[in-house]
Amino acid sequence: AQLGYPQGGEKVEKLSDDERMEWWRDAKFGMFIHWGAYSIIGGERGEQIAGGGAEWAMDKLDYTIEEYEKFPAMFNPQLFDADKWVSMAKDAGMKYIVLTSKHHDGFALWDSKVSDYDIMDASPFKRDIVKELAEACRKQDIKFGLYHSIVDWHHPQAQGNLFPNYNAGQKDQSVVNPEFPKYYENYLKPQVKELLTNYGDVDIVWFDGDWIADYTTEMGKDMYSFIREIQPNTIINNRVDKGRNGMEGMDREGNFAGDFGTPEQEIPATGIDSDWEACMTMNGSWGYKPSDENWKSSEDLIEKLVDIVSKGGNFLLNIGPDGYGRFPAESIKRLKEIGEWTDANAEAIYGAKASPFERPAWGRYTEKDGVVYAHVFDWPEDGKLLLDKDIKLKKASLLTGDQSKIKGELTSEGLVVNIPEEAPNAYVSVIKLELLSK
Ligand code: FUL
Repeated sequence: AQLGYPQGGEKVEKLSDDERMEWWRDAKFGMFIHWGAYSIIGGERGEQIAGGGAEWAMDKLDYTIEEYEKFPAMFNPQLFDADKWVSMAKDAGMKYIVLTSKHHDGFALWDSKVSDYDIMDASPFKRDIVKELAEACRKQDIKFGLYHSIVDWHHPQAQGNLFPNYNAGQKDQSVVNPEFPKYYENYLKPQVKELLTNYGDVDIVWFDGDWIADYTTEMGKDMYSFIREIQPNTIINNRVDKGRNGMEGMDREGNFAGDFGTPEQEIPATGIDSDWEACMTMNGSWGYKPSDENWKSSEDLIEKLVDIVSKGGNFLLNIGPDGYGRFPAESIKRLKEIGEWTDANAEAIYGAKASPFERPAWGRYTEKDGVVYAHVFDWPEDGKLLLDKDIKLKKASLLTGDQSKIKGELTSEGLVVNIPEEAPNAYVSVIKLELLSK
């Protein structure tokens, strides 16, 4: 694999927006990784962070900068194995990975020349994590993206005037640091440039921290074109714009909002005519937090994936590795179970689009190339699955299980397909419905 983005005269073909977004629209499922110096604390300081993510430890547990700097100094994750992480993502059916290059705590997981607050200078690990993961992704043919925070609690010009003792809501968030534009020009942009020039293609740039009062839409627009200048075909989330973390992506007329929307910890009730990606945790925290045992079940996560795909979105599911570099056992278990499901039902997920048919009581529809996929969450006890009244059926078969053909039947209620008594899959079973061409 070749590292280093083509520089100095090498022309990169600039794709149209639809071409540029194509792989992402088909990919549907990616892995978010929140990892950094906070991962060794696990959200704890004598007591656990009450609510919220453990990646907010510096702020929520009121560590001073001096105190918090001891964590990078202890961050030495000897069990980190980029190839292993990537293969776990792939086996789960994920098509891309988004790693936190820098979270709000400001600690950089790559070899930054802009700052000494990075993995090479401020920690004993001295391995470029971004590089190792980028190379592993390329080797295993999966897309590679980076999360990057605009807020920086370690940088005196970019703390948002909220730190120390932020304690949400108690401080005036409208206070602006007059020095912030310097941070923007001399620190944030140069660091982003390093990430976009030293690690080959960065397929997604996922900003966060856009809520900070000092950040402006003008900076967002500048950042967006700055990035596309260096890597014309990358994809950038809507939080590159100030104060934007909802559904809106680039299709909104005339309104700048990056390339895709980022609903967080929620799945919108309906899809919209714009690109979006729901990001979500498996327990309640983005960063490693062993005290949080509120894990979503694999069934729940699979149903969420299907729900999102049925509404035209992508699913970015988070892992919070520990301070040694291991995925939590609970996460590994879920990744495996999800992987078995995505493997068996790939046809109904990847490249699938939102279905125009009304959401059925028993589950969800997805659609691809004139074929409708019925994802059955609640398997009917009488073995009769009632289909949408507008479905003109040519042939029905089980996608999950033995692929056998199943019979349709017109009843007083409408068209039903006669399915086996037992659901072929314990979580979600899929029935393939080939339609009569219009
Ligand atoms: C939020 C951040 O504050 C969280 O820590 C997390 O990174 C999430 C994805 O975005 O806004």
